[in-house]
Amino acid sequence: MKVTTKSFVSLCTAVGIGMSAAGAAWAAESLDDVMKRRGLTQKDVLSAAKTYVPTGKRDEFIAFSSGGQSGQIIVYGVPSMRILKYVAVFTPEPWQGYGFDDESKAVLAQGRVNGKDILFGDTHHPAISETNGEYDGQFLFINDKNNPRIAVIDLHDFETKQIVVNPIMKSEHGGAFVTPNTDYVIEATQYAAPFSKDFVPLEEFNDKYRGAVTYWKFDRAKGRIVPEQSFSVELPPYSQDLSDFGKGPSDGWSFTNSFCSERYVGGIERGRPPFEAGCSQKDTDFLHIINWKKAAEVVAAGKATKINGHDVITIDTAVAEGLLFLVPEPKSPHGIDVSPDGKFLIVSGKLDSHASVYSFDKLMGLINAKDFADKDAYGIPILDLKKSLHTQVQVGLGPLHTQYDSTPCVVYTSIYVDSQVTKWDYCEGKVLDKISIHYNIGHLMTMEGDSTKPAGKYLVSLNKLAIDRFNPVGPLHPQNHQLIDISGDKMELLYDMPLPLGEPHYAVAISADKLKPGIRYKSGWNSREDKRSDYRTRPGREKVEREGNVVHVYGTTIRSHITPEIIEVEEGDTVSIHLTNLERAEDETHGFAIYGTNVNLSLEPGKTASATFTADKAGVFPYYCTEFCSALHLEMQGYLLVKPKGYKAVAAKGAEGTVYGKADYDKQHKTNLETQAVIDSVVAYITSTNYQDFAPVVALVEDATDQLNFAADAKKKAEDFAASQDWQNATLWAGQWWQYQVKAADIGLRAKTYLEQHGAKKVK
Ligand code: RUQ
Ligand code: CUA
Repeated sequence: MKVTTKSFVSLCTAVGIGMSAAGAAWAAESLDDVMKRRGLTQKDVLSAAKTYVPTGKRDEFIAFSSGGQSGQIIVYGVPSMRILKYVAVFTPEPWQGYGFDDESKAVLAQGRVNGKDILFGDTHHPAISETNGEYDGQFLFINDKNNPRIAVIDLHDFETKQIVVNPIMKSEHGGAFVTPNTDYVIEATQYAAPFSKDFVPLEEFNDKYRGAVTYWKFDRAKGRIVPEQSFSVELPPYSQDLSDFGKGPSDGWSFTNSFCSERYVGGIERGRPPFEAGCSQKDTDFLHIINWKKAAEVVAAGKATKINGHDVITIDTAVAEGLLFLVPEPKSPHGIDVSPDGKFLIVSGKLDSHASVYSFDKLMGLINAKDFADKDAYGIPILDLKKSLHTQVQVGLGPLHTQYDSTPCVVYTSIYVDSQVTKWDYCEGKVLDKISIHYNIGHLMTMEGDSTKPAGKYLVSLNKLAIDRFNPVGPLHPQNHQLIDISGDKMELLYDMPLPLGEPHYAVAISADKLKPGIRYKSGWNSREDKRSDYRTRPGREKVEREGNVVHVYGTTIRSHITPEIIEVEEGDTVSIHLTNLERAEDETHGFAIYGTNVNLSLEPGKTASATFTADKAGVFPYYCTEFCSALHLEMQGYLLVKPKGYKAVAAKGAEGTVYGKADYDKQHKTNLETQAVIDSVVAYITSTNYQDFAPVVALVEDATDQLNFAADAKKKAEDFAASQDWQNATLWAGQWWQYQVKAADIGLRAKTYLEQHGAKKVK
């Protein structure tokens, strides 16, 4: 059926639906014209075509990039490189209410270090949870280098759920990486320090300063790390760096490299050459090879030592149990990346031009035969480098990290000093291709590159410098992620994306169809604890309760009002406002902010969030919804009245701003009946189709039904007041009835448009 009535048009206008004409100017310029006008080459246009994602279409992969010092995670699509979200992790983030509502403050509080709030993180390496070595899209982990911490993000809602603080480290780097079934998340020290919190002079560096790797136990069913079941292996103060877990044949082992096995302690002010000189003297450092499965058994057997309440396997125990070994790696190494089949490990030397390919088979052969070349100063067996290597390949100056292609044996290594990516074959030991990047690449990422089944197709180069690539924005430059097409024999640079949010160290990308985030919470949900909130409120049950000088407000939000709209407290009260968003509709988030209080909530559909603060000053504090949620969003407002102590009310009743009579009521009533006719026609259209085959429409219909139920309530109130000739209340409730109708109509029209655009069929 066609809806063409006059009232429909006025309704559309009322709900803000524009009758826009499709872009008629599309064909006015030819592709050639545009290329000439903008100075684009054929290659530019081809690159654009490879990355362009038309309006309404989605990306093939989703990348999770570290947000560096921002303490957040950046989510973007590949190949479009469109940024989708910043996930707040270690840093307060107002839009998401993170660090502003009580629930997320509790998450940030888990990350306190020595009792101090730490409100940023130096995020480095994100890791996606794996099942049988393949990305499963359920969880994301990321580490903080500055304050050794790991955060757990649930990809069901892209929210940070937990932060754990490393109990023995004071600096870290080699995290977060997961075992093939995400039983453990690894974290390795960077700068050595004493395990205790005490002062220990630097002169005791060799004896008292230590590195370690921590294996954080992850409980997938709970979606949380279990600190009591986690443990560490003590390591020498070698400045451990990156880590990776074995997989397939090497499952059960982990690998962590190091860059200062010289154990050099700088001190320019003491007349000593700086760290950089002392840490790069030797030709080799050490790769630590750890049998973590055996280590877990050793802990279970009670052979660990409790340090700061945490199980630590000492170096002596690790050596005695035969679970810790070293193999040299040239020179000031950086990346360590295990091959998808788990048979090889690739390490690059920052100050070398080679990438070294270790054979896991050879390493095991030497370990099983106890064929050790030497021991280090702590008694740890050292394997012979030559006997461990599969091959070494000259890949360029300053190689760092390696990522695996979908084609077996093919890898990509970032070359920092030469600013290149080298594509090479580690089985045959030969270079296949090189591409220049701009400038000074750090990490690089292939699609699903850390899994047992890399997807190939694209590579992103995470560059340390942007220099002149973008319009200048002052001395602090954005970072530059460069997208490279790796689907052919030759790598091709497609796109430069500026990232203005800290220095992203590493990123991981997952096939978009593996992510299945929800669109709403179960009603009254505490999203940070994944349970129904103790403070949830159902519609009509809103209330204010006072316990001593604590005032609990149990309220709700729904288009377009906050209940309560007036909150009255006394100066000095502690106010705890708990709001439940009653919406079930997709993307109907409400915000809640109060003047002068730092209260700022994000209430996604179904969520309950709380804000607790002291009303320490008497006064008038307007509050409102911060998300433009509907046509009447601006009216989504209220007043917090903080009354002076002992305040006596002056007037029982305020004068009405506008007084309404019978004529006003009749006019509104008539409009409402006409509106209802339009709604009925939209409903008739929807129910005449197979709308139940379209999940988004089913959700919209539910939402519209909600609104119509509210409308029926308001209608009854209006008509009751009219019956008793209270025209003021009758008119106002009739207005509210219409507000609900408008919302229902808005939703109904959205559903109708969806059905028309998605080829719904007539069924009756
Ligand atoms: S790092 S640029 Cu902090 Cu992962 Cu290598
Ligand atoms: Cu809710 Cu604006």
